[in-house]
Amino acid sequence: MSQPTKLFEPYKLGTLSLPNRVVMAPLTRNRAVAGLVPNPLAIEYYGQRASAGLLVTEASQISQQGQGYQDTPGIYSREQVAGWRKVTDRVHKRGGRIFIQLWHVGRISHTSLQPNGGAPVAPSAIRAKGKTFVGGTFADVSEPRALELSEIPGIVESFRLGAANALEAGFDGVEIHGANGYLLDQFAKDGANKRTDAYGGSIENRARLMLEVAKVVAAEAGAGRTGIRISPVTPANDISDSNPQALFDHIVDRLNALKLVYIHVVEGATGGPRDIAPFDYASLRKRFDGAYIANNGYDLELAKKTLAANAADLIAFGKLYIANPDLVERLRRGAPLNAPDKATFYGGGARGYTDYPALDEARDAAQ
Ligand code: 8OZ
Repeated sequence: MSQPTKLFEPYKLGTLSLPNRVVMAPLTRNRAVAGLVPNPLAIEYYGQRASAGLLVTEASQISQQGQGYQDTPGIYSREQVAGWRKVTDRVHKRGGRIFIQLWHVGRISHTSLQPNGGAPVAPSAIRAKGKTFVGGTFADVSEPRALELSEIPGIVESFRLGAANALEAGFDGVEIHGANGYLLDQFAKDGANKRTDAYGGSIENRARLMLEVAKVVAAEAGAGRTGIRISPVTPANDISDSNPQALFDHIVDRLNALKLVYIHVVEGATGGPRDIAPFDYASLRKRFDGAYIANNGYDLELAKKTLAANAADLIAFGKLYIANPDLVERLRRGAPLNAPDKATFYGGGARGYTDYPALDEARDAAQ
């Protein structure tokens, strides 16, 4: 018998009762159909994973300007809302709970995806060293332009609309994408933000956009249904900051005042080493009264250890969830895990998406 662990104990997240502490991390899959509507296969994909304590969808752009890769779904048109409604209905029918991740990529985009083929927008006109996936291939991200001060309220408003649309689509809540070198992280970190107005310079100024977005989204969706993902030290998408501890201590203090329901923290380099840079995550946990979702490279052992040490309330699994629709049951039983197939992560159809077997299906197929 395995040791008892809090991983399979219930947790109260705002008004939601989660049956366990396992969260499906947001995972980009690039399978949206015409109009950037979620693929009809997404209904089954998320439905198969409904035993998670909480599902968080793939990052979903809140405007055309917010898109940075081909075939990522949106949450700004009527058709997209209708497509997502089918996903949330299926997840709820299977007894699950699901948040949508609200996304604006900022400078991590390509002119071919932008309104009228224009430049992607950023805090400052500094091109990231990095690639995006467009037209079926990897391409350098385009040179961005700095947002005018007068455009910033429009960005905040598009996040608010995304939240309103999410509720209309039947989501239980929303996760603001404040991580991984996308727009809100670009504003927060001084490697990408060289502005001299109220949104640049001091930590207070650089954090302003993320906090304004958090405030309006929480007002729209309810703070008890609003979480945020942050990644203090990730180098993802060429992002950097000279003092991430002070920056994120400040941000989390303010998120706490807004009474957000969770912070979802990518610890270390996204999808890479957890120890890439020193950072005191306990300092964030101490500052925040809501839930702390820990993410990045967790397996069963590290999840158990982290919960036992009370260093997190919930654990988000990414790659393991791609390949294991019944991850909760597999972890509970200590059963073997399916290996994810990298070739089918981004784009394509059912293969590597809805065809990973659950334990019982694997057993039935072997008979
Ligand atoms: C992988 C590929 C494209 C985008 C993130 C939304 O890192 C992403 C992403 C991941 O947050």
